[in-house]
Amino acid sequence: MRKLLLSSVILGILMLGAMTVLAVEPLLIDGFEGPITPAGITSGSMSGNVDYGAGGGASVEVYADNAEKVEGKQSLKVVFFAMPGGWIWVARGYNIDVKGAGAWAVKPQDIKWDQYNAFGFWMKGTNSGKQLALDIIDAKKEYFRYMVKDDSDQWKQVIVPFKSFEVRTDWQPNNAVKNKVIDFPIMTYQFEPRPKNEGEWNFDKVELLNVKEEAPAKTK
Ligand SMILES: [Ca+2]
Ligand SMILES: [Ca+2]
Repeated sequence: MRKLLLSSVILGILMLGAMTVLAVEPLLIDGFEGPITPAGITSGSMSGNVDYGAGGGASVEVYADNAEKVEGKQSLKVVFFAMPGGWIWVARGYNIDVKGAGAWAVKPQDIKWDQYNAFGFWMKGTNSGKQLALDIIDAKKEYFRYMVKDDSDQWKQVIVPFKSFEVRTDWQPNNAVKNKVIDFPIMTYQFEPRPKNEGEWNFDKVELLNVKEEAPAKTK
């Protein structure tokens, strides 16, 4: 038993840049499987299971892509045109306008959040050198952000420790409790390709992880 445990621990240790993923099994929260039925304010409908949209001259569309994937049968493809002064969001989660976007594999209130300390996802970018903003929205509707550089045109895992998220100072919803602390459960995550840029990026395998940091994790 002990030997078995030890070998599983060794197998569970993966070197990922400056971080080590511990043997705690990552929890898949979104694999973008099944029909992707987008909706957003640009569509005039609040149905669908992705909350997405754009403004200020930017545009975005989302699709299921069964040619590119990390897990399951498909990933989420985001086709975007990010203009200076514009904005984009592609969100999945709860407490947002498109109720069907609450389509995580596990509901936030059913997750043992104290077992995890990082948010992870896989991205296939275009090696544009431009940035993706990853936002999480906490239980009291406060937005936190982490900037990810698109530095690869291959599938790449991005792991962001919760403590590396910074509270958004440029915008918060009026009804957010702005206490600058991540109040669990996290209810939603969203992607925003930052201007100026255009392209097609894929996302898959959104997970919660328990990682041990061996060095500063920021890659800005
Ligand atoms: Ca998938
Ligand atoms: Ca908060």
